[in-house]
Amino acid sequence: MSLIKSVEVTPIAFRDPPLLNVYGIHEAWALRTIIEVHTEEGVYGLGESYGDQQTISQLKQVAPHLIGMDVFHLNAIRQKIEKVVTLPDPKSGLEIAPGTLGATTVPRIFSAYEVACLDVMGKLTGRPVCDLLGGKVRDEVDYSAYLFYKYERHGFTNDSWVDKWGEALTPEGIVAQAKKMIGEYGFQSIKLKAGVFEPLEEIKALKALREVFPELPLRIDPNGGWSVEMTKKLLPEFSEGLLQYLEDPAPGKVAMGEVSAVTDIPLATNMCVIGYFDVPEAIERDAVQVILSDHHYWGGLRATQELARLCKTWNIGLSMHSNSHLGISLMAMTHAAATIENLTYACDTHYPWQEEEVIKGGKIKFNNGAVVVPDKPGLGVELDREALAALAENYKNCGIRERNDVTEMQKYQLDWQGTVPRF
Ligand code: GKR
Ligand code: MG
Repeated sequence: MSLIKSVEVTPIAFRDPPLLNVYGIHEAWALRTIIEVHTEEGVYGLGESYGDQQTISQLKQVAPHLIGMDVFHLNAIRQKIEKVVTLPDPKSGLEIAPGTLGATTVPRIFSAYEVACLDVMGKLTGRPVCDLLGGKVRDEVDYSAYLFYKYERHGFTNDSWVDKWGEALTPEGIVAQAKKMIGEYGFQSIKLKAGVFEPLEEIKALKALREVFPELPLRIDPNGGWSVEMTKKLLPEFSEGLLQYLEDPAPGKVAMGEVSAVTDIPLATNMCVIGYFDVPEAIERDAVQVILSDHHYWGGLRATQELARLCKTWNIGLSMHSNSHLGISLMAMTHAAATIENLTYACDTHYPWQEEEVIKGGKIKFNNGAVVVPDKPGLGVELDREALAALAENYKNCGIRERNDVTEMQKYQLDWQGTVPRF
């Protein structure tokens, strides 16, 4: 038994480059929340989740109800959360970050605490989190180079911070970004965030990547930015195995089903299947052939394993989704992915886009695009309290309380709407 003595929920903000997507552009600061679960014997566990107001208030709302509960009793903790958390409108939240949608409330809030409790359990038992999940089936987890069109710098901030990646607004710019990212991290797969420019222009970038990196699998993700008609028109461009999978070309399960009916290219999603409640219709329509898991909103690391079983049963591929995040999330993703045999695609990660960290030792290292599964007790990372204080200060001062790529883009382009499908 190990009883929860206190819980800390700390919103943080860290620098985020001006990355473009179909909805608009990233703001200068990305928001997250760091969760600490402290037990009576003086051990603490870490979780990391979204930093929108809804998530923060839900995490805080359930915190007092967890005091006195046993960290090993994850099922009871989930039941407690389900009972006490206020359920908002299922559609509230942000489509581009589906984990923030009201529909994912219970799994999202439970996930943050599950990870922290697993971290404690690992520290108490001297075992890495992956061992608590049944043990690893691989020693390292592959991630992909997640490329974005981007401006060189934010146009509407008060300070002079500039990220190290430079501008990428053309196929040449994307190839240069890929070379730099792959040079630094060694990634063995590439994902291009699309929906920004005319599709054929983005496909030019994809083809340019193919020429420079003939061996590396490619994916493209316009976040539902193309209509069904447009997607169908584009399909011949992806012939000769150009794509490993096509991610959320058109918005919603109906549209994805219509595309899927006319192509053999596997369609992937992190937008139209965001919880178990979406699975029956997706299967009925044969709308997706790959689901991007994400423990942050699928209900934690064990729920990710359950999703994997479900995918295997239905012969659906499994990959992993990411939003802007730091090292606690990266370690949680790595432990989960290490235990899932059928997670055969390299996972997404935004990690290279972030310079800051909240864990001791700074940024986690990648070898050939992979993160080694740590064998230290728990997640294998410790909180850097000075860094946490600095990022919490950023949160207080940055003035952003909800991610909003649409209004940020309206600063650059007054008539910007950010509606999908865009093309
Ligand atoms: O950060 O702009 C972004 C991404 O588009 C992100 O919000 C998505 O949720 O990475 C995600 C995706 O794969 O759709
Ligand atoms: Mg996606």
